Amino acid sequence: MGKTLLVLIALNILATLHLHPQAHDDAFKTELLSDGWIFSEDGVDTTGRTATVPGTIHSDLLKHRLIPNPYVGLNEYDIKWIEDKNWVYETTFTVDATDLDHYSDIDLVAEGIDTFAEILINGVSVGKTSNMFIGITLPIREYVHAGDNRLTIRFASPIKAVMPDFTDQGINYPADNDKDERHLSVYARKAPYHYGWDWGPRMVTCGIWRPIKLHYYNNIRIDDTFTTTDSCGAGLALLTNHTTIINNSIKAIDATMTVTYSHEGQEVSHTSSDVTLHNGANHFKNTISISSPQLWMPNGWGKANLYDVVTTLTDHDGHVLARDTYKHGIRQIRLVSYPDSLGRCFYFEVNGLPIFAKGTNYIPQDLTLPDVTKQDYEKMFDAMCESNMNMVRVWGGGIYEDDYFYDLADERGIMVWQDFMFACSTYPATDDFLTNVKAEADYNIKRLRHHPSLVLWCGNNEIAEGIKYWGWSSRYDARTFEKMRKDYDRIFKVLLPMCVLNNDKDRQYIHTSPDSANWGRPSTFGYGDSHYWGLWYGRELFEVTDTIGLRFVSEFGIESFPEMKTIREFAPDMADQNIDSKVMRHRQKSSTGNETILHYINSYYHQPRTFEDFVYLSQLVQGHGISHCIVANRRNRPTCMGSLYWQLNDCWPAISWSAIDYYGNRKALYYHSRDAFAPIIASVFECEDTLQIYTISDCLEMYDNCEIKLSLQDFAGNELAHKSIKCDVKANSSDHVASLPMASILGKHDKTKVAMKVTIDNNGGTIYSGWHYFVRPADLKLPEAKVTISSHLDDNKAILTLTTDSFAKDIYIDVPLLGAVLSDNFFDLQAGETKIIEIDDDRLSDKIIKEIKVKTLTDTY
Ligand code: BMA
Repeated sequence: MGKTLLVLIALNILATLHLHPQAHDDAFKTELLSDGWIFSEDGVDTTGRTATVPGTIHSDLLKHRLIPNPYVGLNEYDIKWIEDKNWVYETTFTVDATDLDHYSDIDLVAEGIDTFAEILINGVSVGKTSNMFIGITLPIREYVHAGDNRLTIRFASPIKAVMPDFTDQGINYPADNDKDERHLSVYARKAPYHYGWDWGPRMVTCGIWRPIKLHYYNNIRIDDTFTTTDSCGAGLALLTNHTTIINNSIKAIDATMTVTYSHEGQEVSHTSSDVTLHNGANHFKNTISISSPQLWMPNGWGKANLYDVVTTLTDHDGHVLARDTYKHGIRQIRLVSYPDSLGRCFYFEVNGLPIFAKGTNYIPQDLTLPDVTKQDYEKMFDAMCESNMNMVRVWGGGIYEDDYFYDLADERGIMVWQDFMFACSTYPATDDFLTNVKAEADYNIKRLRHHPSLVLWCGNNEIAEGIKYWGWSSRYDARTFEKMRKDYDRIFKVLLPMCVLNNDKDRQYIHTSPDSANWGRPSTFGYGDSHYWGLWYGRELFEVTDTIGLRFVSEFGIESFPEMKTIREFAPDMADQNIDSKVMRHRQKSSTGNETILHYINSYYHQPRTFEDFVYLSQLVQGHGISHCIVANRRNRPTCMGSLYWQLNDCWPAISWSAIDYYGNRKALYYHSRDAFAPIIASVFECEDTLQIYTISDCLEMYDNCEIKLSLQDFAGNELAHKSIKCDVKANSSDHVASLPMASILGKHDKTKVAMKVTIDNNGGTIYSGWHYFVRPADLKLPEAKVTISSHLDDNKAILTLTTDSFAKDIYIDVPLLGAVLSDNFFDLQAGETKIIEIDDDRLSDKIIKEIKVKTLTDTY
């Protein structure tokens, strides 16, 4: 791990601990335990090897070249043995004699231990863990002495640890993504995707996956603080500040608690009160009023205003005893879902206004979670914001994300739909399991509830759907199935909603996603959110979404291959670079993957000639198809009020549903969905012999006196016909503005030889521009375009200028640099048009620029 990363982690820890970096040294201090770690196989290997903490056993074994890189070739198969072993991690830390005199308390704070571990200080057991999602705080002062102390963490194999539960309970739960015959994942509170998924490998790892540190203090620490918005109007917001302070001393301690709220450096509220802190947890509530509140708005609706909240405890001499800082956003958000004439609506209301949710589903960015850096998170949020999103769903088969993820969501105005970590299987509701889940839920709700971006808690991914529709009632005997159903209710309808109510009563909870709508049953489509897998699993064509009347599409997607440069990373051997090679089939984790991709390519495009063509076409059909559905969902508002495609990212170099691959390469889906999510778009919907023209806007202001221009052009760039429609683009709505006979613009022209440019002009500027085609890409009679590209390097920025001699469809710029981000790609260019592309990357060189290649659709047949 690099130095910068350590520094970043250290800063992150300060942020997580809510400690002010300039805090009074005497009152408390924190030391990160990231140095001097060694690991070994427990009881077998006595040669400790250097370890990285935070880290995982897989990354440490890889660093010592004891395993091959699991992300290359078929190596995944060679690392499975790791899950069956027990491992031990150890380090030495020094406690200063003066610190021991000075501080009454020393806590060992581990933010994440994956998963089954015993923690020992100087050989004495001080705690055990059995849930990777819970951070623990262990008081250890009595176990340490001045000088060197030994910290040992002994990890039990996650497989062996749950075997007794599996054997005793005797149920092999449905978890079919768990790539072992025995589905042990459901018995462990560990990221489900570690056991395999249909876009990821199996790497059942263990380790100290989040920072671990020592916290020195005197009796008192601020355990928790958050703010709720009780009411907010233009003139005044009433908030409640909640603070919990722990006093470890049996003596009551008098202190002064000061809470300040500031916006952009200006203090707007200051409350100070004398408090008596009794032994144990002390809860305080303060009403805060803020005049002229600056509201937190989602991306696209204005600024995501945040207030800095500082809580300080001082003694009567003014010495700081503890301090905590976090950010609060003043906003009111609710999920609106009630029975209506179409079934049950499902939409979010932000500060009193309905919002169309535009976004995606997020999975963890790696199997080795500690390798995900702050920059990696920033890149994801850059991508979400740049592609006009306002919502992300943290999907239930991964992890409760890093604090930094939610900090970025707060700052960038991305609303977070948060699943609890349960997916695609029922789970056993034994008393021990429920106790463990309760602790996990309480911990994570408390950790995350202060984030304004968090808008919804959801019990799980697709479990209610599985119970109803995935054949589990015939797979299990009646008693077992009944137990599964009851256990479902105990976890998702009783325990989790109770945890949300107790800890975060202003935020809504739904027990599952989807609840009622099922893609195979049209009579359910009008009910709540839906995972519309009629696309992909049902092999339906994208046009089906034009009319089916979904309410909020929380998942839909189709797969594509990553670019060749990514494929070469995991399949360097040319012989493996074909759809049927062992390596490529192993990389395809979806049961019907490659045939389904081919089905979609064949439905819209020509048969690919080469593997490279297949890769390119897989991206085009994914990008055009999903963006078609996004536009349809938006056009269908207010019936439909959300469109979250499956999935934003990858956890390894994969063939998957992602828009951005593991190395950060943005696929066609990224660019096309960005355009489909643009704040203002026009949609031309063909209905029999007519063109139905819509304007769709997510803006809060109306754009009046606009002109929609339809320009029919041949592939040499000649305008053959045009039409103009005057309209106002209404705010926050989809508006049908015109119905035209198709012949009124198409005349007698051959549909296969034309394209229609659609623009919206306002006040002399163009606020939307796109192409409409009257036939599938396979039926277009495109000329062979000669695209000319000239490029130069300006500092770290490459500027590419593209022109073409005739219409060029789906221009793909292939930059031989993993993760290079282009300002646009996979676009169409008309003869006579010029397109400028920028690539901002300090790895660029003249050599790389010279190697840039361009491909268009006609190159594939
Ligand atoms: C969805 C998700 C995942 C899965 C994806 C593709 O429904 O919830 O479980 O990876 O489908 O099959």
